[in-house]
Amino acid sequence: MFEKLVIANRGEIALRILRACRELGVRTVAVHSDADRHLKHVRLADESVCIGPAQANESYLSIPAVVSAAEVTDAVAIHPGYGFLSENADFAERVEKSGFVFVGPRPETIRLMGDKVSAIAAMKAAKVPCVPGSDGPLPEQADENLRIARDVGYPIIIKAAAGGGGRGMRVVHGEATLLNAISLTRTEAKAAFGDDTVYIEKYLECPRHIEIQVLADHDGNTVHLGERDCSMQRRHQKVIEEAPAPGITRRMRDRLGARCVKACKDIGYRGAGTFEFLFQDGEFYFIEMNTRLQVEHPVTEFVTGIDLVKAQLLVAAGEPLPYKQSDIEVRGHAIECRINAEDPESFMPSPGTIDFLHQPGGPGVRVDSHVYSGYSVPPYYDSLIGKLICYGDDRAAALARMRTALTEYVIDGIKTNLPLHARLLKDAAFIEGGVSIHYLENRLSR
Ligand code: MV4
Repeated sequence: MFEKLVIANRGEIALRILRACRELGVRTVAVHSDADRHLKHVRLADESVCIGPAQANESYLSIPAVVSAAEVTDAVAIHPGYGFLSENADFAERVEKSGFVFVGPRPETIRLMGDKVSAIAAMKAAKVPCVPGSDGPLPEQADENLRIARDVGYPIIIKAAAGGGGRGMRVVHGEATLLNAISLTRTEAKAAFGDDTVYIEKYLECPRHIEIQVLADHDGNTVHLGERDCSMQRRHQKVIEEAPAPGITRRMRDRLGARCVKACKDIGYRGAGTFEFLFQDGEFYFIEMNTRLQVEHPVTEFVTGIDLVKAQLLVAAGEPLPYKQSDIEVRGHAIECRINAEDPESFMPSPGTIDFLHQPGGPGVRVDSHVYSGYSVPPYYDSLIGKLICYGDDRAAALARMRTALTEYVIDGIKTNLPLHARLLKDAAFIEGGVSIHYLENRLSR
């Protein structure tokens, strides 16, 4: 196992990585911005290095700053967490060229999946079900594009190849607006990503968002850890996630999971990864692959009993996966509520000092959070201050535990979305299970 590892992130995930390192006997280096001197994991790490000012561009997003921190501390590996540099292929490449281990897939894999057109082509070749569409970048010619869209059938969605996670997309309902929409999306994509490549998919009007977790080692041993349902979202920010997804049978899971495992083998995937699907009318459609650890990984950990961060570190260190597919079982049900420092009505960020904190507990209750009484939530980063994850033998038991845990949770001094979660946990459609990606926004506008 690694002697020493740099945690190239902040907040709850930096603490989560630190805890996994401790269990494996890996020494830790916390890198932090000027605004993050008082983070809990900075205090707990074996060493810490300030890598720049509060603005993420000059600290957590600075490749030279992070790599230098690994150099001066004589670290062996770098864990990028999620967000920031976690899916930056140039970063992964620089890390490896500087002689460190990047905890994640090979840079080429990150690049392949970062370009959504090449990602979809790779998945289609591996027989992963994809959304009907242009099967590649749109050409320049107007008549060609009109024909492609007509063949796919309206409504269609135009997406930027360099986009993802909801950035650079436009829905088109008919021929009259197609060409203008293509040129607008191209212009926006060029400005945002420096790449104006766009493609078309059939627009699915009311899907659920279901994703499959995979794990692969250096020898190609690959397993899937079942699915998560992440449909409860607002403006592409997930609010509640759960595993397994309501109504998804073991047969559906095993079938789709096996397709994902085969795709991983085909592309030589290693590390933890997530296949994102839309699910509508009983069918799954691949949209994107995430080549990092995800915020919502704890629900999968609860139902499979596997520590995903420890597994990431093991396979990055060249160890074989200690389990095969037949060892993996999805048992019980887990739900995660993302706790944000924000106004529960307006969703405006609410940074400031937490002057009183009481976290819930009890059997099947997990709190992944870096905050403490007296901690000041800085205004510079995203507003996630913790995750409350509850497990139960079945979904009803997990929901009941979550309701209890939410009533115990006290965070004073700042606004949080705890009241929103309390309302959603009593919502009839959510309790029923299987709401679409549009449910929360529609409910909030009522
Ligand atoms: C779609 C779609 C409907 N049809 N693609 C948004 C984020 C990015 N990952 C892909 N997204 C979507 N792609 C087709 N062909 C609807 C969305 C979408 C969405 C997807 C997942 C979770 C939340 C979403 C919210 C709005 C739109």
